[in-house]
Order: sequence, then structure tokens, then C-alpha cells
Amino acid sequence: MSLIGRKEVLSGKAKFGIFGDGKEIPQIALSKVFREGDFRSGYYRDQTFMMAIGGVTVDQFFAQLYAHPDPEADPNSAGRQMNSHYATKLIEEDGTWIDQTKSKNTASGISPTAGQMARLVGLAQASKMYRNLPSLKGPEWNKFSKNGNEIAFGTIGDASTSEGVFWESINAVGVLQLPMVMSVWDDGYGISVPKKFQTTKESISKVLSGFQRTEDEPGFEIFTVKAWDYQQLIETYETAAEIARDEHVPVLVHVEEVTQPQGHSTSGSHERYKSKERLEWEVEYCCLNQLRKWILAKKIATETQLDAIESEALKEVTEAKNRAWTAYMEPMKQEKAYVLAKVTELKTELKDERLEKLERKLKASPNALRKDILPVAKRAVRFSVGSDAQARVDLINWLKENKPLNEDRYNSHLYSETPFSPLNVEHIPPVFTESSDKVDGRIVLRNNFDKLFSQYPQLLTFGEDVGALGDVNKGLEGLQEKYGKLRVADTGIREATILGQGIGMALRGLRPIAEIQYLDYLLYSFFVLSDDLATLRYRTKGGQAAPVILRTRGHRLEGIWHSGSPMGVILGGARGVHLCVPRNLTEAAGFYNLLLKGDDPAIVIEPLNGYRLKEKQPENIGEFTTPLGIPEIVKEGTDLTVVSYGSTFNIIESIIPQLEEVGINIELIDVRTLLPFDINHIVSGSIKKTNRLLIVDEDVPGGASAFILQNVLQEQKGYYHLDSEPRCLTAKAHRPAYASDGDYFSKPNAEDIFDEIYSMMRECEPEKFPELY
Ligand SMILES: Cc1ncc(C[n+]2csc(CCOP(=O)(O)OP(=O)(O)O)c2C)c(N)n1
Repeated sequence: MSLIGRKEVLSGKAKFGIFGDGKEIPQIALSKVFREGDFRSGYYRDQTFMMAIGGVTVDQFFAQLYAHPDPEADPNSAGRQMNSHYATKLIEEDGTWIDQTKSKNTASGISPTAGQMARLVGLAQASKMYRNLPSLKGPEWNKFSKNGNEIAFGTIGDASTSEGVFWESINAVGVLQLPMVMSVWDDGYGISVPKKFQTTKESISKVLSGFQRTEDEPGFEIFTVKAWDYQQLIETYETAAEIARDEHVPVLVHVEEVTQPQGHSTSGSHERYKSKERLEWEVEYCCLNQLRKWILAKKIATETQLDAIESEALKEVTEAKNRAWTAYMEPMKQEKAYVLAKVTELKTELKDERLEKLERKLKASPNALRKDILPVAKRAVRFSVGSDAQARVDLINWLKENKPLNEDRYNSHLYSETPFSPLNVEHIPPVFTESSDKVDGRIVLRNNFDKLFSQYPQLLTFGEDVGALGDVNKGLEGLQEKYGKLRVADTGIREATILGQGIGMALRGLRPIAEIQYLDYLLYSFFVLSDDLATLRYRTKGGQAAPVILRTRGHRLEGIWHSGSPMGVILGGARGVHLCVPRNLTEAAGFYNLLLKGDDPAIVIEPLNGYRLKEKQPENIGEFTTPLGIPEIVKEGTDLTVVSYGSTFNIIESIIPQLEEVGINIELIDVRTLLPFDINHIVSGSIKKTNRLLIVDEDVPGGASAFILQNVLQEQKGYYHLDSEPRCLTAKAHRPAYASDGDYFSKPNAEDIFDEIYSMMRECEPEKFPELY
């Protein structure tokens, strides 16, 4: 498969190829201990393993290589991922979970090397939860675990162990004592860079030896084994799996002397950086070659029998490859034939040379893709403008019909499209009475979490200072005592793997709230958020989802790293995750209540300066919801629409009396969520009335305010209702300075906001609003 796959790329039928040759035998050994219910979180070298567990067929392997956009053909990613990025289906069409205990599961791979590590922690931790939490023993959890007997198997290349997240994950799994078996395929290189530039002492097992468990200290079990020693591999993996499965102790298997016969990928040749001796050694110690020798020595089969198996395999792969290619090309061949026929008809009728040229060009490309066919249809329509030829009408209809089909192929499933989408969850408003208590915001949050933990046995939360302290702002005060150390847990300072715990456990049916202590430290987990979580549903075309809630707190408080509001960063890097920016803790609680009923991931940013402000506690705590994508018009007005969110919102609200003093009546809108943003176009509805728009936030200039403006002007066609230039008032471009004056001069303050609104009003009514300064 690897050899043929490479040829397919070099002959131009596929764009890029990366293969698992040289790693076959360790992967076969590994597959033998991989059981139903287990999970793999690995990387692009594992084709043999995937085939050995029945996770991918030869046809599917080639379908992904060609980028076949049909999930039936490529169930890993529906042609959305480069080849060898594997995933098994975890979600049915109707959005329900499959029975994971009856399948051999693979979490969808990603290209960033070591990107598989963070979620691996959570995949392993789920077993610990299912084994140790009495609340998860009921029949509804049988789909996910059998008493926590499942192992999370990780694979990684030796060079990628240099990544920080590898170390973070290994340490976290060691601390948590989770059933993980981590295999390192050590072929001595990271593309061209040898081990001496990658790993201290040139050996990952040597440098990790301090993690080895002893009689008195828990830790890892560490094994080293040669990639070409089949018998030893089998024994090693049997022992490794037994330890992990029975004792819930993590194991590292350092597989040494691995080869890479064709070099790293189709993008280069390894002759350029490997010595002649190394290349010769790789031929001799190719694990297939060694296995063959072992089989012959043990008299398991004869040369003739082995040759027969090899030619049978070659035949089978060649046939499967041809089938996969035909299946990939067939629909496009039909599309091409249709468009070509219509262009020919048009050309004949209109006698236009340009149409003849188009026809010739399309005819001459035997393997035309949609990107070749569609422009021909569009140009033919363009060239025939003004004619009423039937072929022209047919082509226009064809373009119309194909638009949604291509959107489904390439643009669908960024967010949930199942009945469980949080957008479908019924909105329950908070209920207040005359006697509703006025309490600190953090108490509303705490009481709400209390209710949620009693309602959802699968709900877990963890993060720095989350357990014993009940989070740094006591939004979880007393809940660890009430719900136990597993469900409300402290973690080390390691944001990437906190989120990884969340992703892995969410993939296995649990509902984790992963807490990042301050929004500014989200950057330490951002690659996990952006690369893994945000792309998961999209890159599997709905085959996998991890409805983790990322809880954090941010916006204005004190100093460069405790006042951030980098919304633009999140908007740019986390499409696929809902982004909730509540202005107070009641709104925040409503988001948690809603999100737990849905099946999408989300970030909730609690306003850091709100925990000790008084809020009315709703009577229906744990029930009421804050809707996604539905801004709230908090104050109606006629002169100017002010749009904001989060902490800054409250400053605007506080200056309403000052604005009224000078005769300005603003309409004030809290957008509540940035992703999704105002799905019913409430903002443009408002500017239809006021004809003026000011967006205020505390992100940098050109950040979330620009995002809002683009949406209102373009998506909502707000431009047509404006009588004044729309404006954005943001924080300064630098990080906010420390202390109260630092905040005042770094972020939009009450005076800045007043002045901006006043100047917009003065521009249109200078008589009524004379110059102030
Ligand atoms: C985070 C990240 N950095 C760089 C790359 C580019 N890259 C792809 S594979 C690779 C080498 C990986 O080597 P190793 O981990 O030893 O695995 P091998 O390919 O040898 O099996 C590099 C640098 C990447 N995909 N991701």
C-alpha cells in the first residue's frame, strides 16, 4: 500500500502521501492487545495498525489519499484530511453515540505532531472515571465503558517527543495514574533531523527513566523493544496492556530501530540526509524483511508460500486502488459529461469561438475535478448572456443544484447539525420574584453548578485550584466536598492537557467543564483548542464530536496577564466552538445550563470583575438558559445603537443617566455570544430605527469589534440603514497596564464612551450638541 500510494502521488493522481512502511510489525503486535472499547490517539504512521484492527480498508485508505468527499468512501474524514489521518465513527447520523464498547475506536488524528497527546490524557482518564465513579455504573453508561477496562493507546514519532505537550501529557498521566500505553516509533529522524538534535541522550526511554515506578512511588512502566523483533514485541505489548488495563498504570513502549524505507513523505527523498550505511542498515532491518526471516527460521511457512501471500497482497491492493479511483472519479466524470454536453449544445447554437475553446479544454482533461468543471459551466453561462438557449438554462440550474452539494462536501459540520445542537435547545428565561435574593454573582454561579452536578452524573470539572479551593473566585465553593475529588478536581498548572482531559473525556460520553484559570492563559492551550477541538466535527464530517465546555474568566481587572480580552485571537482560531461572553454571572450560569443540553463545544468567559457584584438569583436555578446567537436589547432607545458584551457592557450601562442628561437616548445591546453572532439580525433591526451604530469592546483595534462590524454591515446589510459612519471603540493596541489607572487608560472608560457617543450625535446635530472641550 505504501509503495503504490507513493506512486499515485508521484503520478499526479493524489496530492500528498505519507505512509506507514517500516512500522508494520510493531503495529501488528500492538493490534493484538487492542480490544473493543479501547481508543487510539495516534499519528499518520499507523496504517498497518488501523487495518489490523479493521478500522480502515484498503479501498478507504486510497479514497482518503485521493480526497474522496463521500464519508461512505472515506469514513475517516470524507476527503477533508490528508491521507493517513484516521478516525472511526463515534456518532450516528441522528447524533446519538455509537456503542463504543463494541468497536475499536480511534480519535481523529491531526497533522501537528504531538497534537494527539493532550486528548490522549482525557481518553485514558475516562476509564478511571467509569471505574471509580459509582454514579456512572447505570445501564446508560454501558455504551462507553465496561468498568473502566479500556486502554487509551498513544502513538508518536521519536522526534515529536521533543514537543512540550508530549512532556506535559506524560507528566499528567503519571500524576493521574491512567490506563495509557504510549508507543514511540523511533526511526531516528524527524524528517531529516537526527535524534542527536532532538532528544537528550538520544533516547526517550533513557530520559524518561525517572518516571519509572518503584515499589513505593507510582509512575510509569517503561519498556524498550526492537521494531524488527516480532516475538519480543508481542510479549512486550501483552505485558504492557495487562498492566494498564488491570492496574490503571501508564506504560511507555519505546520501539527502537524502526525504519522508514521511502523516507518521510512524498515531498522529499531520504537519500539526501541518510548515510549509505544507514540506508543499507534500513534495508536489512526493515521489520518485514526480519519477520520473513523469522517465519522461515521457525518453519512457519516456506519461501514459496510467503511469495504467494505477497503476490496475492499486491493483487488485492492494486484492485482496491483501482476501485477506489473509479469510485472517486465516477461522479465527476458524470458531471463533466453533463457540462460538456451542454457546452457543446450552446456552441452549436451560438457559434461562439470562446465556447468551442471551453469545450476543447474540458474534453482534453481526462481527470477533470470539480474545480475544473465548475469554471467551464460558469464561463459558458457568462459567454451566452442574453441568449435564451435551453442549454444555458440547464447550466444555470446545474450550478444552482451543485452549490448546496459542494457546500455539504466541503463546508458542512463546522458546528453540530444534529437534533442535539445547542441552537435547538429550548430557551428557558430566568424567573425572578419580588423576594428573589440579591447575592454576589459568584453565589449564583456556585448554586447553579451545585444543581447541575446533582442533575448530571457525567458532569466533571477540573483545573487549577478548582478542587479544594472551589476555584480562585469560589464559584465552586464546597462542591468538591459534596461531589468528590474525581468530579471536582485540582490539576497541575498545564493548560494544554487540562483542555486535553476535556476533549478526551467528552469523546467518551462524559460532560467535562475544563477550567482555564484566566483567559490570558488560554494561549497555553490554544493549539489544542484550535487544532484539535475546533476542527474535530468538521474534519470528521460529523463523525466525531467533543462537547467540552471550556470555562474561563477574563476581561478587565488588573495587569497585563489578568485583564486580557483577546477575542479576535479566539475568533480567528476557534471557529467550530461557540464563544459565550456573558456580562454577568447569571448570564454565564444560563450558558452552562444550555450547553449541557447540547452536543457542541463552547467557551464561556466569565467577567472577572463580576464575582462580587450583587445579582438577583433566579428562582429556577440550574434550569434557566442564556440563548446562543440571540443578543439582548437591554435598554431600548432611539438615537444611537451601542453594541457591546462582557465587562465593558456594564460601563456603558452605567453612563446611561449621563447620556440622558444631555438628551441622548441610546439603544444598548448585549450580543451575549460572538460565535454564533446575532443569528436573527437584531442589531440591524435596531439600527433600522436609530440609524447609528457604535461598537464598544476591550479587545485590540480590529479585533472582535471589526468582526461585529463586518457581520452587521455585510451579513445583516446594516449599511443600508446608517446615516452616520459606524464606529468601533476598543482598547488600546497594547496589553492593559496594571492597577486602576492602568485599566482606565488602556481600556475604553466611561468618559471615552460618553465622548464617542456625544461626538457621533454632534456630527448630525451640531446645534443640539455643542463642542464640549
Ligand atoms: C507541530 C508540527 N511541527 C512540524 C510539523 C512538520 N512535520 C511533519 S512530520 C515531522 C517529523 C516528525 O518526525 P517523527 O515524530 O519522528 O515522526 P516520523 O515522521 O519520523 O514517524 C515534521 C517536522 C508538523 N506536522 N507539526
